[in-house]
Amino acid sequence: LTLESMLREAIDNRQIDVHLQPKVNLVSGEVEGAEVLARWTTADNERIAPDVFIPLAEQAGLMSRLTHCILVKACDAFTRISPFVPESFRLAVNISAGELADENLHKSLRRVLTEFNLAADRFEIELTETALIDVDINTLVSLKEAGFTLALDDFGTGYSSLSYLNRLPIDTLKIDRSFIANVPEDGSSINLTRSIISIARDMNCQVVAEGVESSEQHAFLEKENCELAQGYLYSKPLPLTEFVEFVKT
Ligand code: G
Ligand code: G
Ligand code: MN
Ligand code: NA
Repeated sequence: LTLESMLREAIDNRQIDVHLQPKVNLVSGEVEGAEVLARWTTADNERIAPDVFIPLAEQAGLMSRLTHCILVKACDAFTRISPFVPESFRLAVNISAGELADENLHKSLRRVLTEFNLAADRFEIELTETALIDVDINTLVSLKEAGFTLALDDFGTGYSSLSYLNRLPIDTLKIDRSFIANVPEDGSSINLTRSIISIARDMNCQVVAEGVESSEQHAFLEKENCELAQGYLYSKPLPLTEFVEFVKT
């Protein structure tokens, strides 16, 4: 059995799981959101990393089915956690480049939300700069009009110009963890992180720091008025039941 055929079967049987990683408000300490991260454990108990199975799904033409499966799991997760999270809580889903242009994505989003009776404004869509390189702005506008918020993932690692990004209807910038990794020891990482926070302000975007692992990084980001943070310091991505425990306590 090839990995591709195993993946196909796992998608059909809804055996792709989602873990949730909390996004913490640096002022209130509240969990204001979470990122949905796909997880796959094969029948013989082998964990395959998303860095492996997401590109494989893309290559094999399975991406729209995989995303549909992840959306179903994400909506189910939202329904289960909603009693324990604040009104403003949003669940963020990663959408890759190929999919954004695919009309199936929009159908899939509508279908799943209707099925679960959930509003689009409880969801954020995380896009990488690569996904936005040749994007039709109307695609983003229609997602916004549907009620989704849009986040730019791994900000600072791509090649897009700020003037281009500024024309896109982006709500949130996520500071890539490569910048956060060397804060607060490295002067240039400090300056870059500050610059990104200031760019986010100028673009009227909320800002999320990724990959926060230490209390020193946390203190620095709080001092710089970064709004939200995500990383192992608060929690790794958690299975649903553990996430509920995390937000309850
Ligand atoms: O979850 P980390 O734990 O290992 O994720 C590795 C990479 O896989 C990240 O770049 C992440 O954005 C991507 N990834 C994880 N889950 C999903 C998903 O549901 N859809 C897409 N498109 N990418 C995902
Ligand atoms: O590319 P994207 O930002 O979507 O990927 C999120 C990835 O980052 C996931 O693989 C997730 O497991 C990982 N991650 C989350 N928090 C941390 C952290 O604090 N440190 C590191 N090194 N990785 C993290
Ligand atoms: Mn992401
Ligand atoms: Na990222």
